Amino acid sequence: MYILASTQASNFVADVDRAFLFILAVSFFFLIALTAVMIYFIFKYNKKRHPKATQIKGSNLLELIWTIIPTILVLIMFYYGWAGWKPMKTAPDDSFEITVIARMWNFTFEYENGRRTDTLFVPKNQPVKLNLRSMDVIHSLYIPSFRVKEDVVPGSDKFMWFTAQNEGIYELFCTEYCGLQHSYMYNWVKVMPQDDFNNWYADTTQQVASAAIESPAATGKRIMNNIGCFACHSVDGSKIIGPSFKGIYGHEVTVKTKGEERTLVVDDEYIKRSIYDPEADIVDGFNKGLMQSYQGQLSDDDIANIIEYLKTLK
Ligand code: HEC
Ligand SMILES: [Cu+2]
Repeated sequence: MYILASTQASNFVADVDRAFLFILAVSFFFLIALTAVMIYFIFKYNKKRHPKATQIKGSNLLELIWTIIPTILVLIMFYYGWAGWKPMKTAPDDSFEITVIARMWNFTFEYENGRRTDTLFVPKNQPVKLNLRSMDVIHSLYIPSFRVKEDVVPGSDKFMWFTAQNEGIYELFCTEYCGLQHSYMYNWVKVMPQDDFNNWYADTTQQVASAAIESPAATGKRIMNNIGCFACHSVDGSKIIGPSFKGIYGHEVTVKTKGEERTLVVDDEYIKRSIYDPEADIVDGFNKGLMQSYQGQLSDDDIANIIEYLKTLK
């Protein structure tokens, strides 16, 4: 029965696969049986063998059989589906909680101690609850190996939970078409033994340490990589969704502010405003409404680092 579930990556694999395989088996059975009967009838009742059509009267027995059997089959499908789905709707109280922030076009995972990553790190054999937040449009978080998937809807508090049962790295992606770079919303879940996970989690010095070793510009670049700025902005002069960052700092830019065109020089303040309030100045030749505000996601320090990085892009 469990061909697909040979590796039970999460606690939901067995139940979901049972429902899936049952439906698949029933579908195959009827596909083959009906095709066989159809072919048989083509031979048996063709014009040569059976020149005169016969009139068939109703049969109560047949009516009963083809009502009762499908009803039972459908009820079994419903039961398996329900039994697999119901437990997904209540996360255990001792779940480890992580906030997922989805935006065009990346996922960010935020831990209670402030760690923020683009790969989802989770401990093995511990229920994990993901609180799903969207900053813009509807996304959907899907981890196929865990058999979990849930829409991420702006303004709505959805969640998903699972217990990862095997160490390893699994795919994770957005499965609700959410715009041009939808396919960029692709990343990994890393399942670690509890001890390794605790070490990783407790190691908040890692960020601080690397930030101290790294130059501010390198930190800025890493932040922008993690949070997905480069999905829309290139550094080589090519135009993607937004303007390229090449040579941006200190150069003149023409923007529309409240509908009025004006020219200004790109400085710290302009960059900060572009990140916190992208609608304030719309760069000439680009559309508004694509870049969302990073207010609350990027601190002033983060932005200072980003500015240092942008300065290096001559
Ligand atoms: C979804 C695509 C998208 C993402 C992601 C995005 N931006 Fe933008 N950005 C745009 C667009 C489109 C514009 C031009 C329209 C405007 O000015 O709002 C823009 C404009 C800007 C500008 C002004 C550029 C100029 O030439 O004057 C800056 C600075 C900027 N973005 C920084 C960032 C940073 C930093 C990030 C990551 C934290 C980011 N953007 C993420 C789409 C995006
Ligand atoms: Cu998406």
